[in-house]
Amino acid sequence: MNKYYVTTPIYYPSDKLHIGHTYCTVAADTLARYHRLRGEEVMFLTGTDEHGQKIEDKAKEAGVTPKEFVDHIVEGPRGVLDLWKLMNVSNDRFIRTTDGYHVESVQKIFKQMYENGDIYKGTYKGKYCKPCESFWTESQLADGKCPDCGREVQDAEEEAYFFRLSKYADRVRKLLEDTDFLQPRSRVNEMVKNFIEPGLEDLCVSRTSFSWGIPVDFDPGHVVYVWVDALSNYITALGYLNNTYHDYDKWWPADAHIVGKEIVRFHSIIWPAMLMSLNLPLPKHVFGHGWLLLDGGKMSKSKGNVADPYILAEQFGVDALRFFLMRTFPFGSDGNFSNELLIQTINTDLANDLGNLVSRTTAMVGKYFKDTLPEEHQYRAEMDDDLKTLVSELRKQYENAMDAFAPHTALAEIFKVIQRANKYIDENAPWKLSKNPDDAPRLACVLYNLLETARVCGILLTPFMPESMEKLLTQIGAGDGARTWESAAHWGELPENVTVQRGDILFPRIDMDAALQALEDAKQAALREASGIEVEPQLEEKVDFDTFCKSDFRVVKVKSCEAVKKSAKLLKFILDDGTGVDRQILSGIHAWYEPEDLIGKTLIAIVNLPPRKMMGLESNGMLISAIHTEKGEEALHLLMVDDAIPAGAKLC
Ligand code: ME8
Repeated sequence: MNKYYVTTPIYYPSDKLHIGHTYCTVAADTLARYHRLRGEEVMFLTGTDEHGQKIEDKAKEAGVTPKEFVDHIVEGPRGVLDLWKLMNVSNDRFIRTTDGYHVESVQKIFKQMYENGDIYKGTYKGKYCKPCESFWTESQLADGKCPDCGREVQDAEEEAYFFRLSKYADRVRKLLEDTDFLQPRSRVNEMVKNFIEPGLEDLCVSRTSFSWGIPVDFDPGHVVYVWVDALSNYITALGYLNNTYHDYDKWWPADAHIVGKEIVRFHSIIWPAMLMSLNLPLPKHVFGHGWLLLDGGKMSKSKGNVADPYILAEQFGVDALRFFLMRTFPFGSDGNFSNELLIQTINTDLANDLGNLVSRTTAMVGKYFKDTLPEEHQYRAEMDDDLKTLVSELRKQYENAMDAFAPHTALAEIFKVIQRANKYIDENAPWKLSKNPDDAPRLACVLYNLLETARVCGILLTPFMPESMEKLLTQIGAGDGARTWESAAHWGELPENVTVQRGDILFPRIDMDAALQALEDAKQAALREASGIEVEPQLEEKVDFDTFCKSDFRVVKVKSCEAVKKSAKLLKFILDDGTGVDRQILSGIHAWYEPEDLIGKTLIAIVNLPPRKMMGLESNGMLISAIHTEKGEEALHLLMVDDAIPAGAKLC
């Protein structure tokens, strides 16, 4: 049986994952599912890359240990594991670089490279990009900044271990230029021009300035450079130099590492060189995909423009989101993400083209044949051959595209066929055929051809939309034998007298305006939740207008303010309310304001409440504040208005 080992990058759990990360994992998942569909045995690995200074710093900021910090993002609610479960990601293994077996293996890997002379001790002088955790030489900087992310770099100098990357320059260059190891081909030119031609320098592979990493066991104080730690995951997760797993020999070398373009350098230069040093076989392919951009720029938490895959999946459905990601953006290129594009794609491809094909066809089988087609069909070569040929050739084209890491092309081929099938409905006008009982065999043939088309497309779409395609195949009456990879290459696998099972609409049409508004509301709710802010729910009970108008709200100016003796909460205000007579109001807000800070402020008070006594003092009215809770604590803000508004002005 053929085997296929595919990986995603392991994610930095420094922030929540966004739609860009989801893109990469869904692509790898689709590949894994495609190979399983073909009957191959698959190992699909993903995980998290949990060491490094950035995580140490973030944990400190949050007041927790680095392990507590990463545990929360990986295992906590709406964390990495939850997201992959929600997205129906079918990984066979999940590695965390803080797992004991990985730590043990990395220490052994480092030692092996030290003992074979490929790692040596020296002094590191250069530039370091903290967010990317990357070292750069002067010549590699772009306008003095990190060539990957464009941010400022820092001077760095410390005793460190170095990996003899330079020694492997020629072999790596040959690997890149003479084989199809790195794809798409355009990335080869980038790597050779930007990194190999300027001369590969030895790589600094240990740090002493922070401690959140895997210790170099023979030299305490040094921790292993995060990229050596992270890249090793692809073999430690199989049991290389540890006893937790035992299938290194079975799976290595990997068939494909799917990675984003900014980390192609690590996967296509450093990783092969490390493997050469360890004398291990090289992975067969590295594919560097493009970025999903938002408003033309990279998604980042700091820019506040992160698209939340949870919100999108909850609103539009997991399969629709998975499909959109693979259908819209050519896999090797950058693409602009937008909610509008997502909704349009769902409406055009899924609701209109695919959804309609299935619902119209099954509805017609229901209406004209009570769900079961008759055995007798009337084939008409000239009308049917075009569709039949397209469908029969589809699997081959799909396979070529999938094998060339072009899922978007595979989908384009499928949708050409779906569109052709919808045209075939109009050409054959089943509603006209249904009028004449003599046309029943022809009508049966037309509907059968449509069901067959939906069947083949449904099978080939399964890696992209596993749950919905299972429903589709059930609705069109495909038994187990008519759902296989094998059967997708053959026309006529459904029985002539197939019975459909009409069901729910697979992909409901989305109302653009309502969906955009709902997304905005969900985003605001998520922001409030993340910030720990809660506000009281609005009152259901209505107040009639006349009653409301009886409340007299006025602008007031604070003439004096002092704390009430023996009260922890109360402040006593003397206010100018525009009448020429001072007004005294007591307010329990000392927890939030010091009296001297409020003198001279312009506030809002309701002035026609009956007088009330507190701590022996009379209060004539109430100052208006806004309240909410933040991280469980009540917060209060006095309503302050423009000082230009005169005392006594009435609110209406
Ligand atoms: O790089 N569009 O982790 P990471 C497309 N820990 N892909 C994107 C993206 C976007 N907007 N944003 C991020 C790391 N990605 C390392 C990997 S592997 C040994 C170590 C992709 O969490 C990005 O390109 O920063 C990368 O492939 C993946 O998400 C993980 O990024």
